[in-house]
Amino acid sequence: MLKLYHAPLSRSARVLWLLEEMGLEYTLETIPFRDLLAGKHRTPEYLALHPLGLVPLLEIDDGTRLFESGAICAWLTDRYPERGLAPLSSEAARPSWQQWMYFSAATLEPPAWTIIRHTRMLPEDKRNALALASAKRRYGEVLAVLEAEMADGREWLLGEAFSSADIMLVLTLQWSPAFLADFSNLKAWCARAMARPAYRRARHAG
Ligand SMILES: N[C@@H](CCC(=O)N[C@@H](CS)C(=O)NCC(=O)O)C(=O)O
Repeated sequence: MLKLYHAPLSRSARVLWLLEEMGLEYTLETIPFRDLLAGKHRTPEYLALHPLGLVPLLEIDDGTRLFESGAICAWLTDRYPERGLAPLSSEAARPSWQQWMYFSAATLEPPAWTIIRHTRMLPEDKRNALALASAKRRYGEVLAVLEAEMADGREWLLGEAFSSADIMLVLTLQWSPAFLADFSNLKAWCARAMARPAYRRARHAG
């Protein structure tokens, strides 16, 4: 049985949504968001499971542990190919799927996270206007790339098939929904994705 260490409103929501989309059996160890922010989960027991004390963490049936939300989502979709949440390695859409999975973690997330840190997370005296301005500029560029990608009216990022890449990107876009105001394709795509029953089940589960 898969076991997910999860906190609501955190990056582990990506894995939870994916587990629901895939219809896999799992157990959930939920850390309340307040406790995560306060660092209460950083017990010696948890640090022995995850050396940085972060969520998500997935324990796999054979005792293997995996962290990094993108890696967990990629592993799950490849481990259960029959669930259809990523193109098979033989399919034409596979390179795109891989591109967007990495794009999510390496290109979309850094400016999105910098914006959150310098507007909400850091104490006011630690916020840096220059870092914020530069992240906002970069985030705008990255959103424009995604907006153009979705401009042909496709339903999902890879076309007709919903994939784990949709989950990775859509949930990151939700960190600062106000930035989507001028990007109608992105807003419509996020709304479609979040109307999926699996998204609602995941919200309800944790
Ligand atoms: N790159 C990692 C980042 C994981 C991460 O930073 N998780 C945050 C929640 S979104 C966390 O566990 N923070 C708790 C802490 O820093 O103690 C991933 O995508 O899984």
